[in-house]
Amino acid sequence: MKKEIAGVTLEVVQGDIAKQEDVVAIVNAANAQLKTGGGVAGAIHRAAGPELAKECQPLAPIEPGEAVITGAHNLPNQYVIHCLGPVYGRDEPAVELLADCYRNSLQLAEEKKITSLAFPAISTGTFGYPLNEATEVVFTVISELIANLNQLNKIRFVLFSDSDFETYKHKLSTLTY
Ligand code: AR6
Repeated sequence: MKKEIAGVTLEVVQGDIAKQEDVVAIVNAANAQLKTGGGVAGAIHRAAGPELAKECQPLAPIEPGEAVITGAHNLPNQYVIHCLGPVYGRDEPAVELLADCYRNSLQLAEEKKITSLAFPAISTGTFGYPLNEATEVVFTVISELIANLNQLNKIRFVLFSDSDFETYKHKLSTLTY
């Protein structure tokens, strides 16, 4: 589903973050070392090929909430923005650190004049952040910043499971701005 707010199209889709051909950049739910891993990081590194890990190496380690940008190598995009989300129950304040992932990604995208960006649900897999709570954080940040985005005209949220997809769709449909 889609919704346009302040000239920016917000989209919620179900699928694989590594197969978003029509966006300029994708966001990785990375680990601190910016290496391949499970979930999103595994899918992105597998599709990008080993040159991505090589480009990442000098940028690591990163802190929770931080974001860095690289090329996308064999992925169908131009850039990958790598974010380290908080581990739920360990990295505090969790809400702020998760919000920082989204804020810092949007800022990097603006700096690079990126017009379209796809996010996974950062921290909600291995890192254990409850999807409902994470969804609140995501849409709060988007509401705060959307009017200040000058380059981005499309932000897509890519959800893997049926229930995560339904949660995001519901949140977007009820988003008031
Ligand atoms: N496309 C879109 N979403 C996906 C995909 C995919 N290909 N695969 C999983 N998801 P996670 P985190 C969903 O674990 O919690 C890694 O091993 C998944 O269902 O990828 O930030 C890294 O190396 C979940 O809802 O990221 C780190 O060590 C969401 O994406 C650590 O896990 C995020 O799950 C990062 O953990």
